Amino acid sequence: MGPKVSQEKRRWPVSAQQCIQVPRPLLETSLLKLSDSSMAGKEMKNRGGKCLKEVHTVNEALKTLYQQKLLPLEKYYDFSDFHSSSLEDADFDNKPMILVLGQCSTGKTTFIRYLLEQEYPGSRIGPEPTTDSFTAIMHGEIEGIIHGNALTVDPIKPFRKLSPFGTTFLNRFQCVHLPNRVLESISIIDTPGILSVAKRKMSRGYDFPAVVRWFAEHVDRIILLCDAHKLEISDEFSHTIMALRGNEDKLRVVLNKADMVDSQELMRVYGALMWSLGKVFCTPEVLRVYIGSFWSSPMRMTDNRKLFEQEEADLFADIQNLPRNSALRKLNDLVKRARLVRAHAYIISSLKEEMPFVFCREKKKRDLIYDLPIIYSRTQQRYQISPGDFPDCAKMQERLMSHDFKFKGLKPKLLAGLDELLNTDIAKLMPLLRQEEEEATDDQLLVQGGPFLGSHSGPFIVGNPFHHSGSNGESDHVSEEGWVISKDKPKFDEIFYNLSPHEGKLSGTKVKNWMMSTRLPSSVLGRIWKLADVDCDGMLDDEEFALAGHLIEVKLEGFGLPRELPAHLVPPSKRRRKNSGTENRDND
Ligand SMILES: [Ca+2]
Repeated sequence: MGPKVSQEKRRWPVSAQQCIQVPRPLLETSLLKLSDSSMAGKEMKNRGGKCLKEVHTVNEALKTLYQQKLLPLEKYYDFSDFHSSSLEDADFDNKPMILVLGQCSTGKTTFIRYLLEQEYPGSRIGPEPTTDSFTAIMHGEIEGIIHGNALTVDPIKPFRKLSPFGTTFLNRFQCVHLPNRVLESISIIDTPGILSVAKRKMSRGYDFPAVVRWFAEHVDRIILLCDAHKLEISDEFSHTIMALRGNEDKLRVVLNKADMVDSQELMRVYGALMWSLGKVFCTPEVLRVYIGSFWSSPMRMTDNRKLFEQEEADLFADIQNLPRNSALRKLNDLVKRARLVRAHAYIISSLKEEMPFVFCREKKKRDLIYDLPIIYSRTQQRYQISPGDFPDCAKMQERLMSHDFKFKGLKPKLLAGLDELLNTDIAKLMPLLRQEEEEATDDQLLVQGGPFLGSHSGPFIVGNPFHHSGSNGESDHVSEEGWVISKDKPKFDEIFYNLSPHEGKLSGTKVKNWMMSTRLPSSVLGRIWKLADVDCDGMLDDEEFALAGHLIEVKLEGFGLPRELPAHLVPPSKRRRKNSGTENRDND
């Protein structure tokens, strides 16, 4: 017997043929198509529109849509038994999250330290699998650690649905709170290092790829770090990237430590990486791979310095924009989920249709599981659903084996609501989404603080050597007591005078050449310059130069840079000048 849903309500804006060709991750494109079709499908208007008019943010709207149109279907067809658990308010309300994945010693923890410019409590760095836990790094006024079991009962955190992964996993899961400007707008998930070939026999005691998949579905960005120096495609690495399937749009691959190999070797490694990614993802060319050296240690080989710096700037811009794109990401994920729910509903109701009421149920169940691929293609044709919306067949067969097959039949009313969500409700949110973006401030749209501060300044603006003329010769030597840099000043003075200062000052260009010799990335040097040029005249005098030298040493020792120059680091002569700063300005 056929379903009772009328053709009208089932209509999907993308024809079946198009669907086969359109790659699934390109949801933004399909969203555009949705808004086109909403014009054509006016007869479907206004049934769910009422609730949407009462909401004021995209987030609230998504929550309402989920609860009213998706959740009932998920419950009705046991969606959580097969795919993922139902969503809660915290899943919609949380800050954008970044999942950082990588083999051991690919520089995961160092990368996070680079983003935060500080260590997080409990992080350890080393070649051995030191980071053996999943750690959610989140903002908090006071530093602290919450352990896994406690996290699964906290309704404010989006981790409650992790409890089915078991105690072994929960013992390896924690949340770290710390006051950090970057964390005010994003959260970061650090993960255990993916095991290398040699360690593959080590068992984790929980389903690592499944946990990775859960996180991949819930985060905004997945950063997969690979080591250019020793790229190794282990079994667990393959399984992990397999688990990311369906979330390719969130994935950014970073080929880290690229400064440790020469250009020729780098090309070889890049090729090998693309080849192995290509085996897993059908469209590896849409994946963005960043090549670079994402840590603030000096570069080993500087041949590709410029490339690395551009890549770093690109990646940071991508991360910085996460808050801006967060609403769109949630919307995309909801669309993705809704399409899976719809496919699931049709599969389950097809199975129900085939099942006999009383006799030979076990045999029929086995037959149906065996025939699942045929049921898939029949359902796709019958309901005009894209094959890309369907869950992985093998996995579905596995889950069906352990199910009692007490399914429910087709419920046209519920499915009509879902179609409405996909066809019109989402499209109606687009103006609100644009409006929200226009009204938001930079602080809300962009990640602030840490390496996201205006880093390219002074002589380190790419391709813009600093030219600043005009100086007021005198450099007043005042008492230097209480300046921590005093003891190192003679060392820096020697370099300073060797660089032949003009009227007691060094120009940006001269200092730049010297600073570049430290091989620190330009973004870091740019910030050091900004901090060191206390009087902002585009030049460094001997004290400012010593300060720059001191900051470089601090950075090379692996510490973060201060956001603003702390009082004790301000050169003594500038302390006075700061007090009478306005007078000086007028004289200039
Ligand atoms: Ca200066």
